[in-house]
Amino acid sequence: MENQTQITQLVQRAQEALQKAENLKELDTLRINLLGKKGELTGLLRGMGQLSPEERPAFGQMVNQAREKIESMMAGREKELKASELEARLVKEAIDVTLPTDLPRLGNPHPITQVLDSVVECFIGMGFQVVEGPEIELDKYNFELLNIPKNHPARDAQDTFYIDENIVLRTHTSPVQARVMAAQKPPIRVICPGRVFRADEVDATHSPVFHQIEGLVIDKDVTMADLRGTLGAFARQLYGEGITTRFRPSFFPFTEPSTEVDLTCFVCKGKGCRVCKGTGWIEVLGGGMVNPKVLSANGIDPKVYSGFAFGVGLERITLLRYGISDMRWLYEGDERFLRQFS
Ligand code: 2NL
Repeated sequence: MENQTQITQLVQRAQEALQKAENLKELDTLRINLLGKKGELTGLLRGMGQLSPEERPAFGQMVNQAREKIESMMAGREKELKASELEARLVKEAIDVTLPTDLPRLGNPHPITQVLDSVVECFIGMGFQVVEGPEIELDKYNFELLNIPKNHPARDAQDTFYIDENIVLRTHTSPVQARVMAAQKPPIRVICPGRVFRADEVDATHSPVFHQIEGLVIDKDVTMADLRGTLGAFARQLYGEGITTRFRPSFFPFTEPSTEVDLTCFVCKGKGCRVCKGTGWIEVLGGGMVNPKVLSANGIDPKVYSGFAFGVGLERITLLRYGISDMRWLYEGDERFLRQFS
């Protein structure tokens, strides 16, 4: 009877201990302590030697029943603990698939594109149309109609790549404007941005491929004062109040009179500094009144109409604006350089 009580108590304690076990590791420890080779149940079996031979079978049966009971309680508890551990992991390791991902790094327009956009925007604001044309151009449009006949010395400075005798890579965007004059009647107000080509060696300030914007205005009574006013507005809009223009006499075959146009140095505001080499001015544009010969050649009567034209190199004003020392950076495609203009 005493033996039976011992066994019943053991089963009872086992049940309580199993309920208290909080994880599988604790459950394993219990398994060893209760059912293991040196465990309590085995200990009871060992004590069987003290029983009389008649008592032994019944005792052995009771111990085995107790083992089965404990094993099944243990299996039940193990199932519970496994379930709750899985539940805890699922909560802890939950992934919210609806969270936004890291955004890919955005690129930015090329610095030349940014300068182009701001120049174009400025002239659109003054009522200009933007027109583009072919980069491979007829000699006629690139030279002849702009008063640069064959063997004219101006062809030297504008040597280019010849496809054949009559087809060239355009040396400026003026041919686009010649095409406009052929296609539409005055009043004409256009700017023509684009890629142009010259037979130049690459260095810090030259490239055989570069970009230009030219402007052309043709109407009745257009004068040099209109050119000054237009370029003055351009200077103020792009570089700020206080920036003015200075016109110096120059020569272009397609304009007469012709002028180099300087802008107040945007760094020192005219006081003189390294960027303007102490002069207070930076040469930025060329322009003039459209040569009457050019008007006539393009079918516009110079007795009725007059016009002005100008051209600006985009690379030059891009280098100036950002303080870039070498033009080649603009063409390298080096991300470390380009990223600085975002
Ligand atoms: C410069 C100077 C200039 C023009 C471009 C032009 C176009 C036509 C008629 C007359 Cl269709 N002129 N364009 C005129 C003067 C100067 O460019 O230094 N560009 C970078």
